[in-house]
Amino acid sequence: MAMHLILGNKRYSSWSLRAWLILAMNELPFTEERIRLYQDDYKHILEAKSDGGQVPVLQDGDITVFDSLSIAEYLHENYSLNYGWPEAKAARAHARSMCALMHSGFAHLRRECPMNIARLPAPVSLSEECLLDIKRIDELLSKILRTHEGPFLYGKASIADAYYAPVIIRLDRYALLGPLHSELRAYAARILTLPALQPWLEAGRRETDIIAKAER
Ligand SMILES: N[C@@H](CCC(=O)N[C@@H](CS)C(=O)NCC(=O)O)C(=O)O
Repeated sequence: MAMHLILGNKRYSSWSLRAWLILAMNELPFTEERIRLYQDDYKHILEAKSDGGQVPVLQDGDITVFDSLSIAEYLHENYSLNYGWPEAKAARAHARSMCALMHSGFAHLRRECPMNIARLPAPVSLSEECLLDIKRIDELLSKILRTHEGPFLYGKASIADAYYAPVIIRLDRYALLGPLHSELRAYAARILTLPALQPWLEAGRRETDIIAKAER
């Protein structure tokens, strides 16, 4: 039986995108169910489907995994992924650290630049704290790209690329890439044109539900 992924709106749900992209990049068969976030009784629907009460949720037979990072670990542990965690021990440890950093950090960027696939690229005013988040992302990702010589963060595509794809989309949609390191800009172009990502971007652009708090 194919796995089943419960997602939020493709236009806005960055955590859903991470789980979806790991599955898509690895060409694992799965069915999708989209929950219209912040509409009607979406919370009741989500609470019934997951102890976490949030998307994404992965159902694999009678196993339910919630939270994007747990889903990444579950997939890596249970499926032989072509694009899972990096193979080399040090790179794998670093990739896991970077994903944990994303998962628990960069709060200012996440708050001030919500992912919005349908947004036309344009700048907004940002706090000093948000600019520091962007600086750290620029420095870290550029250094990783230099160390592993691309084309993806740790050489070959991995879970870390799926994890940072929504960040790249934010940097693009808020017209923030221009002053960043050339390695990061080249990487951003690769991510934004990644074949596995295109169906998500197309679906996100087509969605018409508006979540006011995610629009800037
Ligand atoms: N840390 C969680 C975050 C999940 C999350 O914040 N999901 C959002 C959508 S992107 C959500 O479900 N929002 C609806 C809600 O919290 O009621 C993960 O990695 O999965």
